[in-house]
Amino acid sequence: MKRPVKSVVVLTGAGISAESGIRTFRAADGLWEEHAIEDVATPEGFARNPQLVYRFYNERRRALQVPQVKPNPAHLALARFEQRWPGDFLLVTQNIDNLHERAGSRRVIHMHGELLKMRCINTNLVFSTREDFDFDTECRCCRNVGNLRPHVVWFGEIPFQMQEIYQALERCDLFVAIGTSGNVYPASGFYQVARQHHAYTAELNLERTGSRFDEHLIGKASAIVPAFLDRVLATALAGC
Ligand code: BV8
Repeated sequence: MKRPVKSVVVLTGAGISAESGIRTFRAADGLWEEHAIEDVATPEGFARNPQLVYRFYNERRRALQVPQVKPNPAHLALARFEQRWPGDFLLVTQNIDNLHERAGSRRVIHMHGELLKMRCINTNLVFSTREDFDFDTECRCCRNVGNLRPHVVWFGEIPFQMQEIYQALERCDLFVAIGTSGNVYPASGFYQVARQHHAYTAELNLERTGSRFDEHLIGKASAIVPAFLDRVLATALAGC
């Protein structure tokens, strides 16, 4: 670590939820293997074939809610760290699942939205949902059909709460990326913003990605995240 750590930003990607049974994107059996990104995760794909996109998200929403899908030790370690950390802490996730919240994390920014929410394209009002929905589902605001879309950020759309994220990145002393391939911008550039502001950066991932962090820890998130966070906390409490 370059200096005493007071402010921490953690970015998570699909890899942190893999051991909970949620499919990642670029693995051999990944989500993008069955669908082209442009068909299921762009506004143009939604306009072209809304039923395919509704079905893609309805299937993932159902898969998220089966009993065997639950937070794993990496999610739980992050929630515990947030409770015990004496300084500033922000968890930014690219994931649209709710496993961080179910693990007990309280301050979570879902920069790419949430699977268990839908949005009216007419009023921009957001509603929680655990059910399937599609073109024929009436929105609760306009009482019309055809207005509802998944409350997720598609390619070509602007991620949520970017100003708050960049402010936290510019202030942090430690930036940690967990379970992300670093393929999607702007999340893939966060570690560089942190480095430019002299933060120490660490990548915890199953494999080394092309990004240049100060530290690379290779392993499964549930195995390496708890010990890493314990080390960060012990170092800070020892006043190093
Ligand atoms: C934007 C929600 C402007 C939907 C998602 C050309 C070049 C560069 C960039 C672009 C370009 N053309 C266009 C762009 C921009 C584009 C982009 O990056 N495209 C890519 C394809 C090149 N980005 C956008 O359009 C973004 N918007 O740029 O707006 C802007 C910018 C800044 C400020 C204002 C405006 C919007 C992108 C959002 C897209 N929506 N998700 C949905 O989920 O369906 S992206 C989706 O894919 C995820 O959210 C996530 O972000 C991404 C997948 O990445 P990962 O999470 O990393 O998952 P992946 O499978 O790739 O990797 C998993 C990793 O975990 C692996 O490394 C693996 O080894 C590891 N792992 C696996 N198991 C474990 C593990 N690690 C630990 N333990 C394990 N057990």
